[in-house]
Amino acid sequence: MPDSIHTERKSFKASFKLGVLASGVDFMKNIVVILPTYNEKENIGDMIEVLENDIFPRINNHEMSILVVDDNSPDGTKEVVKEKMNKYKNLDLSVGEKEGLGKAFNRGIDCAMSKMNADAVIKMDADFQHDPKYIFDLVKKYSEGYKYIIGTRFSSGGRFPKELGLYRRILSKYGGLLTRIILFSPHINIVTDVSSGLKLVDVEEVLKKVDFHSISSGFYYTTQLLYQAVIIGIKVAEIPIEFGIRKKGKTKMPFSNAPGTLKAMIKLRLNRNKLKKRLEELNKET
Ligand SMILES: Nc1nc2c(ncn2[C@@H]2O[C@H](COP(=O)(O)OP(=O)(O)OP(=O)(O)O)[C@@H](O)[C@H]2O)c(=O)[nH]1
Ligand SMILES: [Mg+2]
Repeated sequence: MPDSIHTERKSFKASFKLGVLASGVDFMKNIVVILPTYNEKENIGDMIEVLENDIFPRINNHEMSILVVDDNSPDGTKEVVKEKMNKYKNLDLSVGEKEGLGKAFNRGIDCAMSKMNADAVIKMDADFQHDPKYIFDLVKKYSEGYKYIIGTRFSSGGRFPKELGLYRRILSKYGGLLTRIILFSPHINIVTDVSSGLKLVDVEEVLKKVDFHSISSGFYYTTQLLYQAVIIGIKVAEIPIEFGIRKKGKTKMPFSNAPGTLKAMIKLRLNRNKLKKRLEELNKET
């Protein structure tokens, strides 16, 4: 995008924000797109370009930025990001040790809240399995007032690709159904996709009120965060997404330990009252 257009857009946003503040209703938000990466050198540069040039310019009522959360990928992912940071001022990078996807997301939330003044975070994969166009739908729902929005692969309009194989499909769909029964019954339809990696979460109403540091390192961190949000009374919204296949590079998904995950879900449900009490205490203190 030419610099002049970029400046114009910025000044429009600044005056929009001032106007909104003057009217006493602040609905222009800082939304940080968190992209966790491990060996995504082949995807991350393209993803940043698509977000900056095709997606963000079409969102005029919010301030959009990107945070790449890299775990010191040996393939040099962070070098690609650093180079892009010279070009885009709304792009940031957090580098840390590899402790799993859940911990990387935690680090991203911490950084987005403390350093980037985020009002909301969007968690998205960096490998194009989540089409960046869904950011429009997430942001639209956010503007409608929802505080936790999930990209669902399993409701009408959603899709789980055949290419990922039957085992993974069964695991996601029916493992997800079992999780919903364990965690949310009898209200299992409050959410249709508990393990989706695409979501928007509000900082003030959700992240500051849950104990996200306690969620574990693995891929089911997303279910744990959702469970805490539901416990504090957050109404979850969903947008249908067609989940794709990764554009380039290799999967980092660990071999699934289905019995272990099932056990963890049952433990979560059995400790519901304890967790509820802890979250109530937490919110009394703040
Ligand atoms: N920082 C960080 N990012 C990770 C880690 N594990 C996975 N990721 C990133 O999280 C996203 C999801 O991981 P994927 O490997 O794509 O997992 P998946 O989508 O279930 O598997 P595929 O369908 O094979 O792509 C990608 O952007 C990864 O680079 C990790 O330990 N640390
Ligand atoms: Mg992927």
